[in-house]
Amino acid sequence: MSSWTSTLRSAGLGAVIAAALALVLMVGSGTAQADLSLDAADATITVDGNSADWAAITGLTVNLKQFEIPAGVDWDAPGPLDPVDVTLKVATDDTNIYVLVEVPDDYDFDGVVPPNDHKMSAALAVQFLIDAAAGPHMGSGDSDFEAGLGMVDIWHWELDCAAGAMSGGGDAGSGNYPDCNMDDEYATDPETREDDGKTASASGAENSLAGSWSHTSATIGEAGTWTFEMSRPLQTGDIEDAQFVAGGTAKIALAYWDADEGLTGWTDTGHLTSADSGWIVTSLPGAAQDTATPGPTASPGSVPTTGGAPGDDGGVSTALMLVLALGGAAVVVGLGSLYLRVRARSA
Ligand SMILES: [Ca+2]
Ligand SMILES: [Ca+2]
Ligand SMILES: [Ca+2]
Ligand SMILES: [Ca+2]
Repeated sequence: MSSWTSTLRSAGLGAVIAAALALVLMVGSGTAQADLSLDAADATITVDGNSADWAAITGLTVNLKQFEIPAGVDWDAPGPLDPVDVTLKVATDDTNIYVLVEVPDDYDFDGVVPPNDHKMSAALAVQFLIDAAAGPHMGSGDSDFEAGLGMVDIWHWELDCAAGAMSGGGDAGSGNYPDCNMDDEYATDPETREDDGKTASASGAENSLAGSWSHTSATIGEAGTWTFEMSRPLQTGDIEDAQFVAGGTAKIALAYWDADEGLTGWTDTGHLTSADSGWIVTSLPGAAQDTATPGPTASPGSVPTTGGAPGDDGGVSTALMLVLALGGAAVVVGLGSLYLRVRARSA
């Protein structure tokens, strides 16, 4: 007798029905975990590495941790790092989106590159969803990092310049190594990360992404807080960038590289990331717009209603819930009859 049928026998019909109902609820609510959410502020920020102009803006505490490399993915194991709770704040005005990330960690800055090594300094990335299906692991989902589900936009910042210096913001064209190594990139999975402007369809990529950083300590290894302050135009026109509109949504993920990961600094796979928590769904200020990019932003468990006719928004979800309810009843009846058959046979 299988363990499943013996479980049925010992559990009784009530438990079987309860399990079936739980299954129905699981189907109804989806299996994805809840995303994080944040309201962006309406503000104009000066990108100078000084967070004083964010003081009145509410942030979100985001836990960053090393991910578990999925089975079958042949990547080098990183040096272990403890998780860290960082603060994310987002603001927009009529022209730009602004992002602030504050990381409580000791000061590690190797100096200006070249000749120094940015893997011995902290590094940061902010990622935005472009394609609606893209997963938070650089376009991939939780279970298979080698299978891209869509494109994400990545601001990738290795600290090649001193605190307070303006990184990026200058050279257009390629997203690769503009001022101070603040790269405008995109990815479809962790192994397919590219600089904006490399594809034939991306003519004249807009890469004016800019940032400035600071730390509360100037002594190597001393505890304190990093401030990473960034901005970019809401609209860049690049297919390799997320495009933002007032009243729309930005789906964000964060990554932080700690130079304390190993004797030679951080490694590619050792970063602390928010990806295991899903996307950080960030509501941008302004009137709600149906044309908000990127893509539909239905939360887990909700049912997109965009397929219905005008004025018929409830139709799809109602129909689907009816199917789920009928399916659930069938499961209950099916499991109940299975229980009775098992019981009759073993009596
Ligand atoms: Ca500032
Ligand atoms: Ca550290
Ligand atoms: Ca990009
Ligand atoms: Ca770009």
